[in-house]
Amino acid sequence: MHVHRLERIFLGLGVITLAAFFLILIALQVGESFKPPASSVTIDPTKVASTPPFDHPGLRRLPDGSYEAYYVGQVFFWQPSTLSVPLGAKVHFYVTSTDVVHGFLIEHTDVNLEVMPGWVSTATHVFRHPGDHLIVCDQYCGAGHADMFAHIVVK
Ligand SMILES: [Cu+2]
Repeated sequence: MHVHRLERIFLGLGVITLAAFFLILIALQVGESFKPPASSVTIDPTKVASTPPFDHPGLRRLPDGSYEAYYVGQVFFWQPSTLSVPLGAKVHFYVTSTDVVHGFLIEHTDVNLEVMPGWVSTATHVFRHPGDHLIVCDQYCGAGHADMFAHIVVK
């Protein structure tokens, strides 16, 4: 069977492209930066407001100098709505929902969590640049979804 030279080139490019995508997927899965927001920590979504530390959402400094940030999402807002973070701070985020599935996306970072009622989603980020980071809900959660945002001010 004769295969035209251009067909062989196109087939070769297809195989090379597939191999490259496969290798990139493996590299991202093995690397530190692309882990699914897996969490084994559960919480009763009906008792979030009375369950420490989510009863007082916000920022806490740890003895090693890093921070923990506790966020609660519910239709249609995040608590806290504004958080001030020192420049260079390493922040461990713990996010949960009291009602429906929300998305916790911090703009210009790699933090993007699916937030499900009954579960605590976690991520860590180091804020290396000053400025205002918008937190948006990127999972449609109802009529007020577009108004569901918060801010992290790094200074
Ligand atoms: Cu939403």
